[in-house]
Amino acid sequence: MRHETPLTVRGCTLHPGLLEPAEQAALVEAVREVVRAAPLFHPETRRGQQMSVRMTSAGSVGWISDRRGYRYDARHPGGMAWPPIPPEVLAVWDAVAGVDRQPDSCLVNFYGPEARMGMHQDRDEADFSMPVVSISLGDDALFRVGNVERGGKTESVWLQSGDVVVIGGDARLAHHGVDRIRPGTSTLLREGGRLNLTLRVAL
Ligand SMILES: O=C(O)CCC(=O)C(=O)O
Ligand SMILES: [Mn+2]
Repeated sequence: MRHETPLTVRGCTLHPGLLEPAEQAALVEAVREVVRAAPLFHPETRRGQQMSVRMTSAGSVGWISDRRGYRYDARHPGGMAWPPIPPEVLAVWDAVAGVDRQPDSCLVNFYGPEARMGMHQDRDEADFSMPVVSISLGDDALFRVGNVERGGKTESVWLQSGDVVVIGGDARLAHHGVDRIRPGTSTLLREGGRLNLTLRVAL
């Protein structure tokens, strides 16, 4: 890992280019194995709208959304347990999280060319003193961060493959989202698109 001076984006810590190309490729291989055990699915909202990202998880619990609402669940919608969080992924947490616990959940988001994620808070976890660590792989993404309260000023940054963001401290409950990705900006994923891994202490 290449530790350059981190940047602050409305209280979130951005580690630009933390992951070297070989480390990014190893993470992609590890994610491919997760996806083989627990295939990506299109989550639905409670109102029956399909989210544009596809998701899966690793860890003892995974985040799912369906007609019953959203929650952490011990099982994939297909009924199987989630695979363990790969050690390469845990190493990224250890490098930047700055806490003495390890995550019990790794959400895998896959963004195709049209996918986005609306502004939201990560607030389904039990302990907000634990940060969220977010790893970007593949195409660039326009990441927007606002405030703990809804509305108000926001700041946007283009996240590139290998960047890692820590959402913690006073920014732990800040609203954030992904406005769009820029297709074709990375060759890391053979078929293009963007993978985002978010590590959390959920329980
Ligand atoms: O894709 C990203 O960079 C952010 C993902 C996110 O906010 C989430 O999964 O809660
Ligand atoms: Mn989030």
